[in-house]
Amino acid sequence: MTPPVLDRRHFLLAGAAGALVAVGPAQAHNGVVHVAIEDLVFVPAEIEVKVGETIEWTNNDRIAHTATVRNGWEVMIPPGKKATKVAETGDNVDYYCRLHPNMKGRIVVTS
Ligand SMILES: [Cu+2]
Repeated sequence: MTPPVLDRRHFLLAGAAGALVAVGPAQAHNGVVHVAIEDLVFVPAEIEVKVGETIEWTNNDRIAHTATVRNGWEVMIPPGKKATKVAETGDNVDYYCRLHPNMKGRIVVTS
């Protein structure tokens, strides 16, 4: 007979495997790719977007963040707010938060 403790561990492992499947580039739904900002982290860190689709950041923190490309564009995302940008050709970039440079994200633009 299997001890209940083992059953619980199997359940937790299954849950972790499910979470792993969900990781990886997020893709657009209705032309919008969502990126949440939670506790100074872009979630997911990497997104895939087609030219013309919209990237929407939702800042769930109580402090402002930016999505900034070095020598490129910047989107300010106030606390508790959303901000958007339409993906353009050449937006295949790494970005970061200018206010918290440890926050990093990546946008992969596909055609
Ligand atoms: Cu920030």
